[in-house]
Amino acid sequence: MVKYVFPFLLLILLITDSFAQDLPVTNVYNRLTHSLNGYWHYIVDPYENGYYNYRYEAFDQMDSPPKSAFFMDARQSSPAELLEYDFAKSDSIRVPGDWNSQKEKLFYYEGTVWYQKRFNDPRSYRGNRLFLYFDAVNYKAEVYLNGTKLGIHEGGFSPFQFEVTDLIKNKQNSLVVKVDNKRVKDGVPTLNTDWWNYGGITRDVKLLETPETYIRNYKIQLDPDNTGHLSGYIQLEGSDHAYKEVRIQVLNSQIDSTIITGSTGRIDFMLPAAGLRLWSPSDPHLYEVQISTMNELIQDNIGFRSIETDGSDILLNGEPVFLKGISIHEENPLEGRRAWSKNDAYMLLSWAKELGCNYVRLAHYPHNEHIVRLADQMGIMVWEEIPVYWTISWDNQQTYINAENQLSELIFRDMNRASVIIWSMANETPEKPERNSFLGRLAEHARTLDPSRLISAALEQENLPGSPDTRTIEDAFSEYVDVLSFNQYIGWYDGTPEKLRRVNWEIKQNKPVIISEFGAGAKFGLRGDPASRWTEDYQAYLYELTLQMLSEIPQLSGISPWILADFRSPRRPLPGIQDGWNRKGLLSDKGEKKRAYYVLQDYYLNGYER
Ligand code: GCB
Repeated sequence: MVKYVFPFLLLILLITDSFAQDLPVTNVYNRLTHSLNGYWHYIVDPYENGYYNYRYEAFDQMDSPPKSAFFMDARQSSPAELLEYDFAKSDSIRVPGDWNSQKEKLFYYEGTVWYQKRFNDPRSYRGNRLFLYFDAVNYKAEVYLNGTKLGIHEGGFSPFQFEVTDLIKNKQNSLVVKVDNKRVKDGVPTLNTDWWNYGGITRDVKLLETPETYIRNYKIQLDPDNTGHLSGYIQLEGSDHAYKEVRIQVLNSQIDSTIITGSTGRIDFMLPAAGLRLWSPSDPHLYEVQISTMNELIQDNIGFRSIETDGSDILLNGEPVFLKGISIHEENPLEGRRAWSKNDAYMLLSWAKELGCNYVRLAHYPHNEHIVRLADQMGIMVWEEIPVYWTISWDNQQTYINAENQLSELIFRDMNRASVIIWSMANETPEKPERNSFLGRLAEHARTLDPSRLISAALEQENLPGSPDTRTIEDAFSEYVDVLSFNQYIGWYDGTPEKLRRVNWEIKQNKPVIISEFGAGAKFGLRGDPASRWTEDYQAYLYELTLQMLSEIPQLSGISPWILADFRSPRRPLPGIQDGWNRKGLLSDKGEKKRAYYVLQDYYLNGYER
């Protein structure tokens, strides 16, 4: 892999540093946690009346906020007192879960909803530290504990945490979260997307309990340059983190080493690791890894494998691999809601397996941790992505910081997952200098945090000048990526399927090529001739011709057609056909298989491989 050094590397490091407080711990999944899932009270607040007074001054900027600020979670103290809200008497809603699918009146709602929950200090030992950990809140969360603001988090799909050790009371702690899913121009994503803007505390909420000095982050993997070794780092945090012994054991292997942290609590290591059983789709072997200090033991299930490119090949454990993929949105179509649970993840990945996939593209934002953990277990390689989608405010430094922070949170969460082989920076973004520099900085940041995975982005293709039927990739960002990926919709947005017979490709880059999207809309059960839009026959025909056309690309190393299942989108109103759903799924919103499903399944199970 080529390493790029950017003049603004220093700037990037500074930015990263300013977010370091909120970056999530590694492997919250297997730590001592206390769930705050369940029913929470909520108040819908479209005018943000609980946040601003009538002069539009924010209550949480005042020295002593009044009881009328919703985050004060106040109760009327005498019959004479005027108080116009009461969480205890308000309706409740399930966390995790989006609000749109839970409350009919909130189906189309975009704005502020306040969530409230009371809880007692759950710690098993009072000297321990406590962190409030959110797997995801869409889109902006402002979090208050016992009336004190813990902070703000922007970005709807990645985890964040706040330490609450010094604020926690024995009983009746008041946790209030202002959740705002209004789409904003300078946000990531921006105003315009092709998916449902599900609002709410959409994933698990936990209280994480740790010793005073604890294992904050770690990375352990096959060393990318020296596959006979494991390498990585361990970061302790706490008043006693310097020069401490940390033991790393990989059970059922020779690896059992004790190493000592430096003055900052960090230790980088390289351990001999010959003879490990490597992770792959045909043998998704996970080792039980234990990392321990005097007062803490963390267990994780980790697969070891290498991933790299060689010319136009993707090599998994040194062998060329073809990525038989499918794109997936984080949605349970059967219930028309955001997916968040282990069961949801199992359903989606089982569908992909049955289709013959060894790979999935988790579009267009980080999905929940369950699905990535399950992909590790089921032997499915994964492309992960951040919602730098279509147009973003490329010139806005805050927008960049936001995107980079979401990328860091994703990488910190998943850097030990063997299934994750690709970090994608963006989807279908317009080429211009500001965008190139934005994506270049992101790619550099991803490489700094994790040099061991492949970098890509779903780019766009274009005509070779003067040859309308010859397609190529000119995008300058193709210089930065390890894998050249692009979306193409010939036969759907670009002509009819017959055009697929004429188009040929001249791709000059000597890199592996992934077609990150192609597809066509079809309403399940609608049959007709292959030239009629919305029929299953049109979609199936387009798949047949597309697969033939793509087989002419010598560098082709994988595909992830658009998409596994129909998904909700407000951009899709056509009555009787779409009714608010993007119909490019191979499965309908009831899980029924369309004809194109079988075309792709046949290609994956019986078709050629390069
Ligand atoms: C695309 C986008 C995807 C859309 C899809 C479509 O190119 O990347 O988010 O949903 O096309 O169906 O138009």
